Amino acid sequence: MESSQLLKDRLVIAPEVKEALQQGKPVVALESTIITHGMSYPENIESAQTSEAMIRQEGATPATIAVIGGKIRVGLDADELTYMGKNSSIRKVSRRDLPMILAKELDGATTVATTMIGAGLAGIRVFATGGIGGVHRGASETFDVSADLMELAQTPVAVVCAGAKSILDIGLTLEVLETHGVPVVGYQTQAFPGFYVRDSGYGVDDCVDDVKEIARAMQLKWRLGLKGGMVVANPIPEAYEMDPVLIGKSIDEAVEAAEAQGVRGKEITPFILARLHRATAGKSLAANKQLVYHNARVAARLAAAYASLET
Ligand code: PSU
Ligand code: MN
Repeated sequence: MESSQLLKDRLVIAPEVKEALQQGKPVVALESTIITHGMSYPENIESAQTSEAMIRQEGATPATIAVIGGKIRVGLDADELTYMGKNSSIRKVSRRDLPMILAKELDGATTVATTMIGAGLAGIRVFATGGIGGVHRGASETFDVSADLMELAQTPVAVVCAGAKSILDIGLTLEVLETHGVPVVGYQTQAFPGFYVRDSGYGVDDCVDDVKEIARAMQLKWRLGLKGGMVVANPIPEAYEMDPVLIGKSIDEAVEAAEAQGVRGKEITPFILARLHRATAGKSLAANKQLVYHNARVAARLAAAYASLET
């Protein structure tokens, strides 16, 4: 089969998303691992729907990405979203998993890496999520470095996030991003956000107050032929920020429990998030939702600014 036909066959772009892209209107990609592994049912669906609604409120079109039946779906309808939300057994699919999942015609929840791949193939340049993957604590022993970082090095999508996952080594994550030439831009902040808290203790490369300036940098980067994406770091709104000491302690405990119970690799994040939600009596879940909504809104504004530069 010709490669463009094969791509057509395996990449299904929802009609609404396709139309928006053809007309040069703003589109924002959303990931599906946050639905299957980041939150539990029914909150996961409610949160996914609210993220989409936030993007629409800002005048952009949401495109949640997932693999269903061996096809990369860009833009899910209500039934597909519910299907993802109700099936916690759906596999988390990063770059290395994608070929076999497609070949076996299975379902898969897309991580930041694979959502970027889907967005890139569809021509979507802005993606909103919670936190990116990165370098895990103790990575010098385990080599556990998320494929998200290498994807940011090669796929042209700007990822709006509240920093990296809270359980990571943030300093090392920023070093790897630097090595791979990925710009880390703080949106209205000098501090690299720490997911549940506004400041991780590390800085960003540049602080930008207006999404137009970020859009300009994206355009210049790609017009120069520079590969890869950008990290747009957007801190959790102050009203929802958690107490750094309390959440820090809960995270340390959860990481230790994961180690003690021998939880490894891609199971670590779901294990720790579920534990944190319990340990904080749901506060971490509430914060998680609010930071995702805020990222969705900022991403929609950024997509609009980028669309107006490109048309
Ligand atoms: N951040 C969170 N929760 C998550 C993730 C990130 O707070 O569940 C997911 C994202 O989909 C991210 C993935 O791309 O974890 C990274 O997983 P890994 O470290 O296994 O590459
Ligand atoms: Mn990993």
